[in-house]
Amino acid sequence: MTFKSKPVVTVQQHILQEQMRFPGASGEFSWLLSGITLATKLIQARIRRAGLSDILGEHGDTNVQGEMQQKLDVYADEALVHSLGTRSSVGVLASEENEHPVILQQHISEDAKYAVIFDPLDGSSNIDVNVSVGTTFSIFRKPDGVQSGDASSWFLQPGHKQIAAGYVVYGSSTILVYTAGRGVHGFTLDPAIGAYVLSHENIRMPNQGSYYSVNEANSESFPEAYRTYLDGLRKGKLNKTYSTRYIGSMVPDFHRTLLKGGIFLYPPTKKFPDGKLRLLYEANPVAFIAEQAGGLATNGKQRILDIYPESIHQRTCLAVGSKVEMEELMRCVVEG
Ligand code: FBP
Repeated sequence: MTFKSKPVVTVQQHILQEQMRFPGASGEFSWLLSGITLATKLIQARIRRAGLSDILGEHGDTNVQGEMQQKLDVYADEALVHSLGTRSSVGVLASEENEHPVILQQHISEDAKYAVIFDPLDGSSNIDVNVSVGTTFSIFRKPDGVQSGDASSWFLQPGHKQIAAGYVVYGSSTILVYTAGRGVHGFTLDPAIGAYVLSHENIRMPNQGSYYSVNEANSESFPEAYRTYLDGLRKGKLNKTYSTRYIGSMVPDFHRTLLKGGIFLYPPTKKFPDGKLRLLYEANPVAFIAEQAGGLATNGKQRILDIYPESIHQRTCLAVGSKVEMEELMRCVVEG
């Protein structure tokens, strides 16, 4: 194998090459993203040794969602706030673990033009049992006319305003997937060199898959239309036999859907009539990636990326996946 046949391209190189397309690009953006790659390398190092160090179990506090924080939730949050806090182009941060956005005081200057919102560790219920979890991130530009101090308003923009988004899966390997609006690319962390190396260039979601992913334990409380839809999938309505896969961590469940096709959904339930997942740091990043890869994402009523958020931690119903399965879902829900 020579580097000619398989060049080693790191995520930083890839972003810089992408940026070269834009005259006057400053490199700030790749510097920002290097904050995310640094933090997720720190997080994955802790996860890989979780059973050997005192990092498993509850931290003792609850977060704004009323969920008991896991020690790794808090560590991951601190790693991202620390790493992004040193990037002067970042004005405001927001996280699943913090009720209010974090204003990076010393940076509310003119060159602070980006807002980053993230779920430091998605799939917390799977941490202690060594099942894949993930980190998500979504990046916005400071909206025009917004007062620097009004931190929330940096984030209260529809998902189609995201300038970049992505996630990291901590699974059999660690892979970072991102889009900056020009396709979707995947980088696998090479532990030998400690760098994210391009492994999946220009990912396209298959037009139809053979898996559906939903917590069927909740199906009794799904609206009729969703039950009809899932029944149709099981009965071969889309001229295909479907199997089901559900990890219970959105990021790896979505990652499988991105690579293999099919559909991942969290419909309205009795416990979560407006959906469980959070719009800004769970639904928006995967919706942006899905659409960039040829898929679709909806809350059952509208395109996820067209929803105008009212609050940082608002929840939404989510269905995301391949065109064939998504169009059938929208037919069922609209006709439902
Ligand atoms: P957090 O762990 O970050 O709160 O994420 C929520 C989540 O764990 C998603 O990753 C996952 O898709 C969903 O909740 C699982 O919910 P349920 O156990 O109700 O199926």
